[in-house]
Amino acid sequence: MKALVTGITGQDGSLLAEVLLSRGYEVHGIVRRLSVPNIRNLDALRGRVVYHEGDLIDQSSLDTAVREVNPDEVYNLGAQSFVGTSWTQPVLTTEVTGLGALRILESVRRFADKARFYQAGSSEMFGNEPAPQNETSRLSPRSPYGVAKVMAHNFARTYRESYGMFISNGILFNHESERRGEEFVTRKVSRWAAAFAVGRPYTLRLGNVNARRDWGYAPDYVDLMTRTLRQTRPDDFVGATGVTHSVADLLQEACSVANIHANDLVKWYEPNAAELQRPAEVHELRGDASKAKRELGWEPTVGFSELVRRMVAADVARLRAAPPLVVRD
Ligand code: NDP
Ligand code: GDR
Repeated sequence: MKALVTGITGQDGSLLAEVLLSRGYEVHGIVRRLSVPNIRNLDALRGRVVYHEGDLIDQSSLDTAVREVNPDEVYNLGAQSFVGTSWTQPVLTTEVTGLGALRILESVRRFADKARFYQAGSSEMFGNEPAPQNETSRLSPRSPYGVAKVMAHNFARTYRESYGMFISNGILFNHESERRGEEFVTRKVSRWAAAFAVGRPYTLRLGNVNARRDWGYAPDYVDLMTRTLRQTRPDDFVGATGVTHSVADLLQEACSVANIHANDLVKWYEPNAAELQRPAEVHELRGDASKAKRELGWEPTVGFSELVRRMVAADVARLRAAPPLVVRD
């Protein structure tokens, strides 16, 4: 079996590459040309993944990759995935996250229409629809990123219905890991807690600490992606733990892992920083993954406390091994 993965250098893409290789797949990834190469997440797989230079903004590079590989499965994980940036770069976000999905769908329709296609959709598409959100909840996005993901989701569904292609949408709630990008709130907090634990404290500034998210462990969600494409017919599935926590809960959990006390917080923590507030916030996400449980036998295996513990532990290990960290708000 041959798989083609966009977004292979990211958190989910690199985890997916590992899983597919372990199952005997030939794994191909589309990677952007960058001035400073960014394949750190794939270091351990050196020589085992075939890279194709390409960009979700560039149709011809996608066409070439799809024709060269002639994949059995395509996972479209590439995106401008940071919600905050989608307000400062809305057009780029729409180009990559929204139209990018259409471009790769078009390449697959024209050159590999028997391939099974996975589109990585997001709980951000629900906006402030009441929790718990599931496959039947209204899509009501509140960020340019959410709008772009709805566009991608709808194109995927439309291509499935128009051309009879095997295209499935995931609707994934927040999932994190030791590889999470550093600007996402879980990793921002885990790095800060780890720095404290190794005796190199700095001030943590956060935005809206009342926002609530359904945080799971990324390897579980990658497992869900592969189960979704193994079905006999294409369909859309929510992936979520069903449990929600606030950003303040996240901070508290990380403090307990790293032994940070209330009097330390007074000195080293600043909540509700004005410039970290989003122009429009999604207040509470809590997913209902009963369809995935029922039809795919999928269950998340790692809960919130264990997730935070793993992320802080990984950052402690990195800091002990590494030069000084660069802090970004
Ligand atoms: P990451 O931000 O870690 O990875 C994004 C990937 O997209 C990177 O490989 C990045 O490449 C690539 N990419 C960015 N721009 C382009 C472009 N113009 N052309 C081609 N590739 C590009 O995201 P995650 O791994 O966390 O998420 C994977 C997918 O799942 C994304 O689509 C995300 O929106 C979606 N998702 C994620 C959730 C989560 O909680 N993690 C939840 C719901 C959906 P580079 O390394 O070059 O920047
Ligand atoms: P999210 O993740 O926007 O849900 O998107 P993020 O970790 O960025 O934010 C989660 C919540 O925390 C609040 N918050 C902060 N967020 C960041 N990044 N930095 C802060 O300092 C901070 N303070 C408070 C945010 O306002 C928000 O409410 C992630 C991405 O992976 C998307 O690609 C994916 O689709 C969704 O999850 C589901």
